[in-house]
This record gives sequence, C-alpha cells and structure tokens, in this order.
Amino acid sequence: LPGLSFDVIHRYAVVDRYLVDLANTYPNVRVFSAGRSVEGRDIKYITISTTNFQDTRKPVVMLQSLLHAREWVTLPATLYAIEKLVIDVTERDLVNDIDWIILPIANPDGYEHSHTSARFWRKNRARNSFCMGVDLNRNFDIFWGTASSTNPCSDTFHGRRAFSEPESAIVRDILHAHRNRLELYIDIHSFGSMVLYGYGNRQLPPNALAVNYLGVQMAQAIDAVKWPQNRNYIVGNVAMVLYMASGGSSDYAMVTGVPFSYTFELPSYRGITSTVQGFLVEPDFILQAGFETWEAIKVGARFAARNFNRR
Ligand code: 0X9
Ligand code: ZN
Repeated sequence: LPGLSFDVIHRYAVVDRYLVDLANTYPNVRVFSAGRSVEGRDIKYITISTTNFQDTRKPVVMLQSLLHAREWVTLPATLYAIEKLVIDVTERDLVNDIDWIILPIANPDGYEHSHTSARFWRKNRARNSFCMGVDLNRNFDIFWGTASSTNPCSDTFHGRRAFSEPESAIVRDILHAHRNRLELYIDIHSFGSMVLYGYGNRQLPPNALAVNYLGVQMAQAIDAVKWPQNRNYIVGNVAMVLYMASGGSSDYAMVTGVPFSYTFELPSYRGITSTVQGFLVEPDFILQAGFETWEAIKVGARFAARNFNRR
C-alpha cells in the first residue's frame, strides 16, 4: 500500500510516483497531469471525491505547496493532509462533504534545483538571460508588474508577462476549471508563521471581514498545538503585515471567484526569521508541520462546507 514517511523531505520523483500509487489504490482518488514545467517535469495533482466531482452541492477545497522551491517544509504539510484524507481517515465528514484538489509540487524544477544545486532557490527555472527563473508568485494576472521586479536576476522577477510560465498557467487552469465550486484555496508557503489574505496592493476584498474571521480561526487552531520553537501565527492582509506583492496566486484565486483564499506561511527553522536559514527544516518538525497545519485546514474546510451550503 502507498505510504510516505514523515522523517525526510521527499523528492519530486517519489511524490510523483506516490500520487499515481494513491490513485491506483483508492477509488475516490484520481491523479491528473496538469501539464509540464519549463524543464519538462509532469505537474500532477490529485482529486479526492466520493462522488467523482459530480455532486455540485459539495464545495471544492484546493491545497497547494512548493510554488516557491526552497520552502521545503510546505511539502510534508500537504502530504500529511493527503494522508488524513485518504489513508488514515479520522474525519469522515471532510472526505464525504468536500471535493479536494491537492497540488503538492507546483514548481518541480525549482524544487529539484534546490535539492541538487542551490538549497535556497526560490523561482522556477525559466531561461531568461544569464539569470534564470521567474517568481511564480509574481506571475499571476492580478495587478501584474506593480509590486515585483523587472530584473531577471531578482528573486521577485515577475516574468515577461502575466502567465508567461507554464507552472503558473497550470494553477490558473485548475482554478478556472473549478471556479463555480471552489470555496477555499490555500497556497502553502514558508516562512513566518502567518495566515495571509489579499490583496497584495493593500486593497481588501469585499468579504474581508469574513476572510479575516476564518483566518483567525485557522491560526488559533495551529497555535493550540504547542511546539517549542513556534511563534503564534499572525493573521492579516499581506500588504499590511508583510509587504506589497503583485501577481500572487492566492490573490488571483480570489478574482476568479474563490471567496476564501489564503497564503499560509509555515514556521521557520528554529525560529530564525532574519536569514534564509529559516528555510531549513528540522527533521523533528516535518511531522509536526503536517500535524499542526492540518488543524487549520480542518477548520477552513469545515467552514467552507457550511458556508457553501448557505449559498
Ligand atoms: O512573497 C510571497 O510570495 C509570499 N511570501 S514568501 O516568503 N513565501 O515568498 C507571500 C505571498 C502573499 N501574497 C498574496 N496574498 N498576494
Ligand atoms: Zn513562498
């Protein structure tokens, strides 16, 4: 039976195989090839549904990780959610009442590059010039180019145009395909212990009050799980609590009609927040990251189910 350990950060090939194995083993899981990365890696996602996405009374919840390559701890968080929704199911309602889309490795080229060559690589592996890579979280078509870099050598380079990169276009296509029923989208990043919402230009969405409310509920669920090095989560608009940022995937999800859309920033390595060392992952935290993030996902998903049924 398929199963992945939570003592190491798994590579692309292992996760890719695992998603296929899950779909071959569990009737409610399907695996899809969403397209290929710049270097030709297949970008796969799974769906989890007891009704094969045919029951339009169910909301869709989408989870995503590794849009930024170096943010390794986000992968076990997503894999843990898969484990709890497919293999070790203790929350039946979440499996029955919700259709799930889970995209564990949104940026496979950058991710592999961060394993083989440059641990702190963030972008994809687009060949721009002598500097490579586009920041995929600046490449979505949402006030594109207004709070990002025009310099291909910058870590926040936004690309030649919105959706110039296959990896961001793939996420766009998934969001569009499910726009009518997508109620909650969580793009998992690190680090900073934050639950962020749009927009990255300081503008608030019309439902900001509800978005903030759910953000606080999710953050509190994580904070209730104690881990010595963790800080309490901060909740807020990305531009107000972090910085201005254009072209972000979670902001783009909102304008496609997803009412609840967040960027999670998981905790840093040993509480380090001032240097890239914060992207390192303590082996003991791999399981913990999955466990505590799942607490927030559960809260978000149950809220999404209730809210969708009141529509
Ligand atoms: O800068 C980013 O892309 C994210 N932070 S990170 O340290 N993981 O790079 C925050 C993105 C939040 N963006 C929007 N909600 N627009
Ligand atoms: Zn990130």
